[in-house]
Amino acid sequence: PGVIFSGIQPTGVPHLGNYLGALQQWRRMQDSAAADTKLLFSIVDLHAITMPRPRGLLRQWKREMFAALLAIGLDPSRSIIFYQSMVPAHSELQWILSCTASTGYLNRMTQWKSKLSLKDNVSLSSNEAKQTLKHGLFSYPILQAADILVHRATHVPVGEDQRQHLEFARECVTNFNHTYGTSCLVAPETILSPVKRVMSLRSPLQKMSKSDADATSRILLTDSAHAIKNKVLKAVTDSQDGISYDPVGRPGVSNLVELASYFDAAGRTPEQLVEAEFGAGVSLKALKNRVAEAVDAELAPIRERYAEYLAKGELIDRLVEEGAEKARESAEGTMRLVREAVELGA
Ligand code: AQP
Repeated sequence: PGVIFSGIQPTGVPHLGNYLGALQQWRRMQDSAAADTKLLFSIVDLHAITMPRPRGLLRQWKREMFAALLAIGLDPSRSIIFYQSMVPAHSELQWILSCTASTGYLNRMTQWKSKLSLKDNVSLSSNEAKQTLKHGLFSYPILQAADILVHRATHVPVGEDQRQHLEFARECVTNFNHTYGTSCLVAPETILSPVKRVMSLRSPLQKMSKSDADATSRILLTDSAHAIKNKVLKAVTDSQDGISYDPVGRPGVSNLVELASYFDAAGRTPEQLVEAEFGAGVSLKALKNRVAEAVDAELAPIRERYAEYLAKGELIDRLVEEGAEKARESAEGTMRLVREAVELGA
């Protein structure tokens, strides 16, 4: 029996990139998993505090994320949905793992550099890093490893940008098991989403992101048909005529073609779609209209369910408690073995 684990930061309402790159796959895995597969999906609030954010919003963002996960089709009677901070074993295991994790390895990770807008070749000892890097952001991958390992997950569905962190989690397993002469931690397999990266509608060389200052760069799961249309019609493209698929030379247009392909009922690749439907004479505006309609058709039922769930405050309160209880039980089984191996506790 397998264990599937994944997480998302409560840093705002999820966007189309989160949906296509992660959430849609979570739902599909839930719906197709064997009956004895355990599924856990965490709203990782401890990760969300690694970056500065406006105060007073975290609780609201967590509830919104919970409602969004229900709205996209996660079923709390099948999947354990929980707030990370309500399961203290995640932090406990993080500390234990940090005692055998390599700083050199963390130094090579790219996420802390991109979050601080530093170049990929910047190192921990640079002046820029010394001035801006907080320890929590630097050790983010250790907490992520703990999230996964504390439930002895066998499969972790994530977007391409998280591949490095999964390799690091496997390294944590090797270090821990070797140091303590145990096999109690399990190396997880990465399940890469078939959707690579959905790019920002304003700067198509960057991924669509919750924390981009420009709200028109992303489509939220809660956007109205009107808002979706506006954002897609204003998406940055280029000055060439016609439509072609060339992610390097024409990133903006190619991002739209990819979106059209993700929602294509016939499942055609971007290349096939351009060949079959976007030949000479088809305008960029026609492509944009098609994308806006397809996105709205997918998101309309989700945003309706989202509003319904968000209005049911008591239901969410109850599901939050139940999810945390189940996740604590799941984590505790592993922690007993870990404490025993490390000689912690009584
Ligand atoms: N643009 C994207 N395209 C495809 N997949 C994406 N993911 C994020 N952005 C894209 C996937 O969403 C999952 C959850 O991500 P996260 O909330 O943990 O944080 P993130 O990857 O840092 O996403 P954001 O939206 O950019 O949030 P902020 O701005 O808060 O950092 C992951 O599986 C990720 O691959």
